[in-house]
Amino acid sequence: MNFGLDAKAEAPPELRALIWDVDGTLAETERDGHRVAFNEVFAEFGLGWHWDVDEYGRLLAVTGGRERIRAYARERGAECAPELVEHLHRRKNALYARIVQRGFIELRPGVQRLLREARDLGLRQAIATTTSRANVEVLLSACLGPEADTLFVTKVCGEDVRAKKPDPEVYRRVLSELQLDAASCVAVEDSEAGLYAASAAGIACIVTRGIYTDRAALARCPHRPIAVVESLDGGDGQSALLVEHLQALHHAAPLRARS
Ligand code: XBP
Ligand code: MG
Repeated sequence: MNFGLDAKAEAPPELRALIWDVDGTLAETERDGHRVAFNEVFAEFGLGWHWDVDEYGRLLAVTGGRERIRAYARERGAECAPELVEHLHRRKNALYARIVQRGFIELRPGVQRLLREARDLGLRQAIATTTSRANVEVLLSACLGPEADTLFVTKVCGEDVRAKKPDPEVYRRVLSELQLDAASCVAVEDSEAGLYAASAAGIACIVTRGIYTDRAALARCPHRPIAVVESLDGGDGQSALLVEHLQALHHAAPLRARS
């Protein structure tokens, strides 16, 4: 038996990339962005629907805006033809873009700092999101301006996959575009669906808890995050998350989380 070789095979790989979720992770886009835009469009179309803050939290269990409209209509026994869903969703995204461009949404604390630190230390960074490329671009341009182009090497969005989170497809696509193994990456997510998607792709995941993070759903998730933080800038007795912490967490991530 060659102990040396076995030890080498077991050695955790170096952290090479950081993969970011968008909604709820980069920014609290849901409550004051998407939700508000959905309600505006429901009013415009005279549907008599309104998603309050708590109701929207419940509805987030369905990932994808179109899918969420469809599920809600079904729940109410309402007719909602596919063309109407398309119209509502397209208009919602136009209204969302306006909200973001007017500066109502900011990056969450610590996001810009960690993005810059990771870039400056040579980590590659990517986006893995359920939302559309247009929504991602509008958010990045409003919150980061041209610097966004220096931060992300690839973005895989809702329209690029057949199955949205919790399906791991979006993460698998990111890995293939980065040409990296799952074991060389860490994902940053805010939801159970995101944690599941990253983990099912074999990627160790950090959860940054936000307004809509469902603690009970996280606890029920069959996959465990390598860390849960209140914010990337610390708080609640935690210190700010630095790349060196990510490297240590990644290094200590259980081998079974890596495939
Ligand atoms: C969150 C989602 C999205 C947004 C709305 O995506 O589930 O559906 O709520 O965006 P993530 P769309 O956390 O993966 O970024 O209306 O474009 O789907
Ligand atoms: Mg999210």
